[in-house]
Amino acid sequence: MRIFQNVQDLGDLRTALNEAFEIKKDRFKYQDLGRNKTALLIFFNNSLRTRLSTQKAALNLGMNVIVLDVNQGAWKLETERGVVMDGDKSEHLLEAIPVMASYCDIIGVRSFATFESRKDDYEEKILNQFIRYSGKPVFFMESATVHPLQSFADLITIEEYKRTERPKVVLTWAPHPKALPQAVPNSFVQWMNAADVDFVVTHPEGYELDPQFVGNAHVEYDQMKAFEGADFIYAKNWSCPGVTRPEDYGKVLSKDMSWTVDTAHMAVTNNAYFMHCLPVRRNMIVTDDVIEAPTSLVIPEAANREISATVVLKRMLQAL
Ligand code: AN0
Ligand code: CP
Repeated sequence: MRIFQNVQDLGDLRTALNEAFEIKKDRFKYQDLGRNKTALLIFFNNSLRTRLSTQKAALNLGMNVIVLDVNQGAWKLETERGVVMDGDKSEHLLEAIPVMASYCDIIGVRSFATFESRKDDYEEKILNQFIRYSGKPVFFMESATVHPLQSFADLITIEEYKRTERPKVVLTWAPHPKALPQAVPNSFVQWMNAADVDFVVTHPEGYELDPQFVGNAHVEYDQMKAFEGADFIYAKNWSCPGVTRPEDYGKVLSKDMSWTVDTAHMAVTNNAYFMHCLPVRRNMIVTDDVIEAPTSLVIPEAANREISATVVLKRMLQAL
């Protein structure tokens, strides 16, 4: 594997899940694979889980790891070609990428949507420059449109906790004070569409996800109806994807607190597990009661980020 961006990059999901469970049983099984190989993790945005779990994954495989927080100590980077660089940006991405690539074997990049241009975000302008100009395998640690390491960990978690062969999984939008990217829901719908689950998406009108990710997934605008009989509730806020009205891209269209996941919502489910990628704002997205209940999976879900990252790095090392 040279790129990890979409669910298809993993190939057969059953095989990938078996690999994940093999690694979960013995996370040091492939500790010789990464000897003298270096992973460079580049962060344009904050992170707790991705930063730690991906470093841990690299260490599990015996790799060396370098972490760069671009906004803390590196030069401010220009990303547009043709710009007269007379402002505050000292270096161009077109030099920075090959330089960074020269010090490592595999590159992970976190670069969120900027919401300045839907076209630039959805064309993955930044990540595609890393793919094109680094000459190295690149994995996405949440890009403008996707967060595959998260969705892979989510799938592993659902597989571990499911009580029926084909569980009902519901992705629900929930309110948040600030505009958040669509990367987590985009990937989640893409991965759930590929998995063997009964999948429903629920959100207020105007929050329709991009068709390239949501495909033919069942969308139910009545949140309570969507929750009925659910085995897993996956909550996430996202800003307007701009599918029906491009001018609304990246806007907060609703802060409707009736969408907050509380015990009344959970009561209509099939004693569903609660999931969220974290970080989460309590009593906006989910109430204290629901996130603290024994059915809350947020901690094991985050722990599985180490497993998903170990599988991905292992596959990339094997393809070097
Ligand atoms: C980010 C997001 O919603 O995409 C990262 C989630 C993993 N969340 C925030 O910025 C709060
Ligand atoms: N879920 C997740 O990616 O968390 P971080 O933003 O803390 O990495």
